Amino acid sequence: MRTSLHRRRFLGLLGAAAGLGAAGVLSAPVASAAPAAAWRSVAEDVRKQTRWAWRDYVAKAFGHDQIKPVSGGFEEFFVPDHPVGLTIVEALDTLWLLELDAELEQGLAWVRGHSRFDIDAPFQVFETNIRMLGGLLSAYHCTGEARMLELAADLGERLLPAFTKSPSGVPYRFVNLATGAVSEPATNLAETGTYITEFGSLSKWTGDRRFYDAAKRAFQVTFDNRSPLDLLPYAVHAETGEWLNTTATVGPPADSYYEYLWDGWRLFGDHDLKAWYETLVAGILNHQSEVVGGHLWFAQVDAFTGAVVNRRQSELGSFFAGLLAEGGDVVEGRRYHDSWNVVQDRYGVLPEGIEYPTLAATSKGNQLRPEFADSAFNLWLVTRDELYRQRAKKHYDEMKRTSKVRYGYTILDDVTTSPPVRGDFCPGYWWSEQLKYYYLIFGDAKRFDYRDHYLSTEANLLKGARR
Ligand code: DMJ
Repeated sequence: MRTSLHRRRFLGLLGAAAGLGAAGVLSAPVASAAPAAAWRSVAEDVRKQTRWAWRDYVAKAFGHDQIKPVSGGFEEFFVPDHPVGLTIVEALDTLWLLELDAELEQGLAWVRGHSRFDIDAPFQVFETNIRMLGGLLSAYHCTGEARMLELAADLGERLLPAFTKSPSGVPYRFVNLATGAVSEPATNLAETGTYITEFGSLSKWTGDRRFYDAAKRAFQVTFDNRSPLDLLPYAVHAETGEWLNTTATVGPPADSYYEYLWDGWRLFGDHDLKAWYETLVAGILNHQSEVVGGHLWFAQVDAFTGAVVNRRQSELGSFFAGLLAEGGDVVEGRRYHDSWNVVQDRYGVLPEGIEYPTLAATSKGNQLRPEFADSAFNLWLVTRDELYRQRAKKHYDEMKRTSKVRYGYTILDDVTTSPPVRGDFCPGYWWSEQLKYYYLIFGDAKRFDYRDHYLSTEANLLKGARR
């Protein structure tokens, strides 16, 4: 854990404002534990919901990227008319962990028979990596099926020009999977630095270092350009590596950049990544954190002056609570999750965006988001405090109450009305993220190593499968 002067000052401020003891330890009592059998029955319910939603996906949209669960239609995610079976690939390791083996075999059979990536169209490198490459790699890790790794290696090779064609090493946003043509050099931190765990696993499992090296170089370029406050603006130009703005945020489009610095250290023991994470998170704690009404939030600030740009917070930023705890900043992680829990208590389902001084919703929908459950899971793993299971249970109950429709689970267009206004779309990440977090936090999954594992930003299991 870091002990910089700035950080100690921060803890003092936080302790005074939030009723923490001198050691920075929460004084609130740990919530009492529900019997293990009660949690196991919730996990069993998660399994039932998954099987039910999968059957409808197979009946109505099998092979298409995403189901429209209200109408029973479907839509593609990357390129119109070019389905890549996104939902299937996202679901594979979830089905394996939940021991839904017949459904898993259906999914694997589709991938074996249909997956090919010589598609003459631009694909978004970031999304293809976290969803498709990560999905195939986790399927390989869980099942041991060599074909999954072959497909992953083919896809990784097709993504690589986004890095190798960039003069700076910061990847272009899009690459044509068939031709290797690159496009859209104006990019951002998340799309620059969310590769190391998928590319690194590919390097590890194929013996080809090029993937790991490409992912690390993109980190290096941006880290070396950090501001004197140890902050990073979120917009960057791939060809020059220069910043395109001055605003720092822990939310999108920066979020998983920080996550993957820590994760790269955790998965591969790379000390550079750990040092970079610690430097940047110290900068964030020193210059972006503030306590408003007793709650910890992270302002968007000018990376060079520290001046507050705005006090908006994206729901996606709630993942940061879990990351802080994983990285050793447990007190801050818990406080930040407490802040988001106030939002959950107010709205039931978190709105996409809020203004944190008032908690007013600035973006009223919810794209069936996993981040609050993600950080509850990570905080529970770190602290084993039942509080996080209870918060995850509320997240699960609210999702069932508001998003369950005829053929699965849907996004919400407005969470501030009663009942909420529903959309008609189930994102691929729902299959990889929420279902897995819920099952793992409520159950005692026998195929998951609770002590030594790694789940990616898309919750793809790249370490810790117990076969
Ligand atoms: C997922 O694709 C990943 O969690 C990503 O890191 C951020 N956004 C979505 C879920 O909201």
